[in-house]
Amino acid sequence: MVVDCSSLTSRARLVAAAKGISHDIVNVDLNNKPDWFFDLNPYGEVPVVLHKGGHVYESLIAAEYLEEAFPEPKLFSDDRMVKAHEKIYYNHWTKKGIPAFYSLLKAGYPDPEQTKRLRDHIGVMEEFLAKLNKPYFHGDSPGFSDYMIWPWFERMPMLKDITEFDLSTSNCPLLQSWVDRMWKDPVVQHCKIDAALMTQHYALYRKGRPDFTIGADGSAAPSQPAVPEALENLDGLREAHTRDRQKQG
Ligand SMILES: N[C@@H](CCC(=O)N[C@@H](CS)C(=O)NCC(=O)O)C(=O)O
Repeated sequence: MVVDCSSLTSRARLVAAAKGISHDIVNVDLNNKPDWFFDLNPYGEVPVVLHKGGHVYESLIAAEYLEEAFPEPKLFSDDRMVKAHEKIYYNHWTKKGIPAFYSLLKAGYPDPEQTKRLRDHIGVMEEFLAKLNKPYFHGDSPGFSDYMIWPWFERMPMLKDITEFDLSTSNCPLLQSWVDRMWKDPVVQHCKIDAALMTQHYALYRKGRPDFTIGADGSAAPSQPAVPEALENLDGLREAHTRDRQKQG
């Protein structure tokens, strides 16, 4: 099971789809986090993967868990050096690219400083692809690193709607070709979120909190039906020592 929110494509969902893992999705309204959610992740963040009576949070750790627990098809290369480089690529995007992405989004207009910051980190991703000389960060086909980086590139049209940031004018032809190829990937197609709903979701980002319930009726990602009942009904998943937290208020 993947605990997630309806309006975003998560790394965990992409890996689960790539491996054909049969799973349920429970969407959480992150503006009104249920008590049980903190039993699963003390940070109160999605995604969380539930498997074999345990749960794993932090998107990279959860995705790595799925890669190891469901070895086929392998998304990482067997070659240790290739694998290490894939980690370098998505580590850079995670440490530098994602914060730059959200800083610009938070500005909510074409802020020159934040635009340059994001462009610089996109430039680093472009250089990675240039040195690699392969169509994907994984190599000749999409793999683990591609799915770790993709969710923010799926969000680029939304970023353009809100801040006018245009990837196609960012002088990154290799990355632009990667994006075009990724859009054709069946896994990406399966997980994709309706672009207009995503913009609707993030339009409130600057003012405080995005609307995390958008698309919870299945309209955002119709190919990935979410579990309708609240996880609160699944009491067995709660940790015994926190089971009374709600009652105590
Ligand atoms: N480092 C975390 C970050 C996850 C994260 O920020 N998730 C957002 C989804 S938009 C979230 O759950 N936000 C809830 C909140 O900030 O209250 C990860 O990689 O899993």
